[in-house]
Amino acid sequence: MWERLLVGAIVAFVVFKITLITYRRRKYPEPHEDWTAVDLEALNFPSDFRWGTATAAHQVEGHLVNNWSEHEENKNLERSGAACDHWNRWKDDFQLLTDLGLSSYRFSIEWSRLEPTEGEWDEAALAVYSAMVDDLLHRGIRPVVTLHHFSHPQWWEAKGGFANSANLPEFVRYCERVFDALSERVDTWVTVNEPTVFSTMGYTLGMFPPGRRSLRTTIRVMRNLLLAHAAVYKALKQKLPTAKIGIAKNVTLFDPKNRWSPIDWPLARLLEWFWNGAWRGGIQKGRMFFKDVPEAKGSLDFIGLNYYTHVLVGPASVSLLKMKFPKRKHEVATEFGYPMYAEGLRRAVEFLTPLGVPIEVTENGVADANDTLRTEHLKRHLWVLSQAIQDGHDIRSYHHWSLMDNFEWAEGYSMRFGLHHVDFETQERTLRGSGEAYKRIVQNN
Ligand code: IFM
Repeated sequence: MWERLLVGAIVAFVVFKITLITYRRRKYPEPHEDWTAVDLEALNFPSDFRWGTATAAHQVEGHLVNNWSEHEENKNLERSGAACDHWNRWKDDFQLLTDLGLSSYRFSIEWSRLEPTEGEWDEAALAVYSAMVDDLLHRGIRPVVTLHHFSHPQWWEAKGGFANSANLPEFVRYCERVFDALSERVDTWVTVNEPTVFSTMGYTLGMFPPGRRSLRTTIRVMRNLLLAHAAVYKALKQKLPTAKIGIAKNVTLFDPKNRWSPIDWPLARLLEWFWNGAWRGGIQKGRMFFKDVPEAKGSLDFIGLNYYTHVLVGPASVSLLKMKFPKRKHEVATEFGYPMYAEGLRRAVEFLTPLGVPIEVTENGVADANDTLRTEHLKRHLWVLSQAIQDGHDIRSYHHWSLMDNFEWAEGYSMRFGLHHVDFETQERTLRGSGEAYKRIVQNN
């Protein structure tokens, strides 16, 4: 009986796949462009479209003492150390934004700077962030402020950080304090950066702090991050209803590696749901991982999209211990290992569209130390974005990751994502060829 059912299911699956493939006439399950036939110069962006770059405090500021510096020591990783010494050089770095002709800059505030010890606030540090905002506005650049980008104070981590819902009011209090100081001048806020990356890297793969490996805790952290976002959203909107508050969601796509495998396809759908769908559901329906989170429903004024790649899924390519990145034959592997797949940006936009809020591309970029890939990478992604806008998608901005090479978390300084090369000995910044290309695109659009 069971054998018959199994055979029936396999036959039905194969027939379904053949029908789908014949109907779509695709070589692969997911769409791919013939890039040789695409005119990458044919871009068309609205006049009020904002062009920007993005950074995050722990990756650029230098000499921070937080959950990440602790993790670097505990796991004997490369130390972030002085990073880009941006805390001392931010004025010069903002000049780089002006030189590129940009109109938006996304950066994050470091909680551990503002409250290094529980309850003790460093007003001088807050004044520096305030001066940064003034300087950006003076340059005609919109500041987009992220309140949590992977790092927070050690004292908070010691209490369990986002793994313990009792800690969330402290996070909300910190966010309110920053908001009180800056909201007259900053109108666009990102509560949390890449919640799924933070929780899976920290609590499933153990590569980010606190280096745990527990699926149960991962799910708890994901839910708590959603609750934290919702609580911050509510608190800040109460203070200033006109503020625009969103989250930066890393939309990684999961595609079946082998179209004939009855394992790859459901596995890909499962990961897609875990990584992306659970989040969208949380905001759309106020429900995440089979539990109600009513506070989260509708808690968005825009959605930040961080897009990098698609992951080809098969039993051998995904394990809980490490992720491997297979690629299609024609795809180029980036230095990080994952393929360049610009077509996925359109799919990510379409995935977020049902949320019914404008999209800001809060990150997109590539690790490419020799700058051999970045210009093509940039052009393909911007072409895809331009097409999506022309087809009616409400996309307001593009922030390239990153303004300059910086500390790439568990990868240390080995992955260089910058439009500017940074010599970490001298702190000299040099615009790369791809940076010149981005500048030209910004000028022409
Ligand atoms: O450097 C990171 C960033 O902090 C979050 N999004 C992805 C980037 C590149 O890996």
